[in-house]
Amino acid sequence: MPLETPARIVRELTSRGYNADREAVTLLASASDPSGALERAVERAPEDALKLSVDHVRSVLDSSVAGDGNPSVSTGTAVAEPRANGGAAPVETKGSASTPRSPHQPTIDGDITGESTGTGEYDDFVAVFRDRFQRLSGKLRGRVNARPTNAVAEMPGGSDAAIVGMISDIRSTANGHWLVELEDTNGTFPCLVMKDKEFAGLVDELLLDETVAVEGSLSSDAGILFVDSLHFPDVPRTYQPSTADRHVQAALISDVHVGSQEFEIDAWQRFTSWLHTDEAQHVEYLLVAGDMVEGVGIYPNQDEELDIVDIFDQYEQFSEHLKEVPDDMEIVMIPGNHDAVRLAEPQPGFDDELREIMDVHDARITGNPSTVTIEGVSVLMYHGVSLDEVIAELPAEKASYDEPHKAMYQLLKKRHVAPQYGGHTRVAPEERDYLVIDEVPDIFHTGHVHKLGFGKYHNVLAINSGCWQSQTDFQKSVNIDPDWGYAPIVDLDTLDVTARKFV
Ligand code: D5M
Ligand code: FE
Ligand code: ZN
Repeated sequence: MPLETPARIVRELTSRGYNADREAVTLLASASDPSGALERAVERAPEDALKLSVDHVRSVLDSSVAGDGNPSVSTGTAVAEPRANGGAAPVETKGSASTPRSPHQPTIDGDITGESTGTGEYDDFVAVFRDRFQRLSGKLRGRVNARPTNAVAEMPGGSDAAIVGMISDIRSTANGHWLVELEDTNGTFPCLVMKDKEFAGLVDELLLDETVAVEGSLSSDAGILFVDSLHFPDVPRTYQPSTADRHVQAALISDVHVGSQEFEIDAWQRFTSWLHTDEAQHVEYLLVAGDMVEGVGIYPNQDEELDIVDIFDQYEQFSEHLKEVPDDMEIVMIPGNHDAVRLAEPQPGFDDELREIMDVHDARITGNPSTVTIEGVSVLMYHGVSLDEVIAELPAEKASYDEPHKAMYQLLKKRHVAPQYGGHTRVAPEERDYLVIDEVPDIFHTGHVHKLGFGKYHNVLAINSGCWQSQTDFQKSVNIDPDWGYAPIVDLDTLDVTARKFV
């Protein structure tokens, strides 16, 4: 059976106005004459059917094989277990449109969609930084005996002191030491990290605006703090992630870039076809971490590489490709920097017009970032624009395009998805800082850098999904070699990952 067949069958059925559940498609694909079987199944479908059920397809196939002694249906697929969320459901009728969602539907937290209050005024920036500082400093205060910067300035010279603050400046001194200025709501205070301290290597991990705690002793004039220890909000080393209590899997992808000349449609369709196979029967969730389409006017000269020039047409085409995914999978999507929403983060999850276009298989659309809980496992989904920044600022062994998950570890350690303000990552001021990682997620899912990488940080599974777009001219010019055509599949009961290749 050619691997493309299930996707072709789904496309054919959708073009005729039908949905089909996964087993029905598998059954059709494994028939000796799939297109004939599809014709017969459609012909004999109940008049008001919106969806071809497995029972219907089986009855069509059974009636056609009777007599020729050449069973066209593999028993393996015919006895496939009904999927938890209704794979073998009876034929749906129009009246069933209001059927409640499956018990396995994801829950979503931290979605900015419809909640944006920011006006872009100065006061909003003050508010969002205050909120960020309050929440992140709260994670550090229990660990050090910190005082406000203005109180530290009043302490006698030579005293031991601790400060929790946001980094407002980092400079190296003439002697190779580091001067780190910390800011809290009361002012700023200079802190000196001597180059021979065992933790001095951590200084090259620091980003402006991130929140840290330091302990040390004051100089004799109490004008500077000599740092003895440095603390990050971090994830506890002993963090115990939650796992699913049954064997169920999720496919974590991003950066589809439909509309680009480099969108790798064949790889994508090998992936969507595979989702219809028995091997993928436990893959019940599909998470898409942004850049669904290539967009327009994102980068200079991008239009020279567009296959579809109209943004709405790009989303229409993306939806067609989403229809190839089994309709009983739960889908959750967030936008990325190529998508048609505001660029500044947090990004809301699309307007009504685009939502309508992308309304395929009941897909859930939420903001960037959002925390999605599936089968009890929380997944922090974030597109990942700040990864460019982390990779640019940190030494290669701590963050690089070849090991994008290590850059993700830094975000977990800083408990913020976009710690540095004013660089690549645009931040929209809101009353609350939606970019703070308040609760430790079980899985952290990003994309954007078009490199596949995964690993565990203090037991949290970090996955940067690759992409479905081969190298663009720009990427060639800066030596970005994308990992396209891979789908990391996560076992939600063990948090093990298998990277499946569809190239
Ligand atoms: O980003 C894909 C990756 O390529 C990400 O690491 C940014 C980088 N990239 C791609 N095009 C550009 C331009 N023109 N300038 C800077 N960085 C770029 P994506 O969001 O998919 O384009
Ligand atoms: Fe992308
Ligand atoms: Zn991107």
